[in-house]
Amino acid sequence: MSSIVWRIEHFDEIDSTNTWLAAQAVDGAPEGLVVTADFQSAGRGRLDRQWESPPAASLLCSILLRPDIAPDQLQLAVASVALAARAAMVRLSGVRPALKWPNDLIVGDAKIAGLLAEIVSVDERLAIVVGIGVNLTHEGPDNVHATSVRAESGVTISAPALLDIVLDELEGRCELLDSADGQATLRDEYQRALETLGQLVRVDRTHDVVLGRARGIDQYGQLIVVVDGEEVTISVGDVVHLRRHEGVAP
Ligand code: BT5
Repeated sequence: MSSIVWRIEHFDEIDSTNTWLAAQAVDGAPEGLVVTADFQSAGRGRLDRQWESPPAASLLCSILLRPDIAPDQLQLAVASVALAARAAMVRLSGVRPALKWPNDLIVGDAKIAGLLAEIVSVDERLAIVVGIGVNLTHEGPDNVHATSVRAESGVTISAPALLDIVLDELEGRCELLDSADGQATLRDEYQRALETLGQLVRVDRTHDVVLGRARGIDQYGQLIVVVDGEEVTISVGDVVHLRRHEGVAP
């Protein structure tokens, strides 16, 4: 079992750390390459949305992983990064975010961090670029219900300090990815952290809206929602936890 050698590249300003790292992955960069930036001029969310942060107010980074797992299990690698980020926040600030499917980190119902995973495949060699933005002192764009580590804890942590602990937490989880038992352990940690499970949810998909109760996660990391007794499997969508937002009884 070999541990990952992390190598960190830093930019004061970049378009998007994910875009930069995906290009490096195409050129064959090794697992463990990490890029950080103080500011992104074109930070990206999922589905072509924007990720916004003023300079030096967030951890903005992307991590290159080349896990030796089946392509349909890659979501577990992404979940590992979310869990590592969560554990790092707990260690440095005491803030313990929950996960909202698939990989948002939330405190109450405010978003404190988001993840963007992109698969890069060259000559059947799979790589995954996992980008993460953690609001350290910035509380998100005006029209978004978001929060920051400082707002939640009063603690100001630096991006390099947080990254250091994220990578420390990620290392052991990447080792777990190597075995079936380890994967089961990770899946268990993911499900326990995932506040979405058991909740009444609204899932906004590109062409429709699904209302139901989130029952679980399938083996590919997709969300299973029960709607009128029938299971609907969600691969992409935006989840709203209804109990909190709209006062719906559980
Ligand atoms: C995400 O997308 O949450 C993924 C965010 C990933 C950002 C990192 S930063 C480093 C790396 N390089 C990149 O280019 N990206 C990654 P999504 O679930 O689609 O959420 C995007 C939505 O979150 C936006 O449409 C806004 O509503 C909201 N948002 C934007 N900036 C935010 C912020 N700083 N805090 C909280 N919410 C924000």
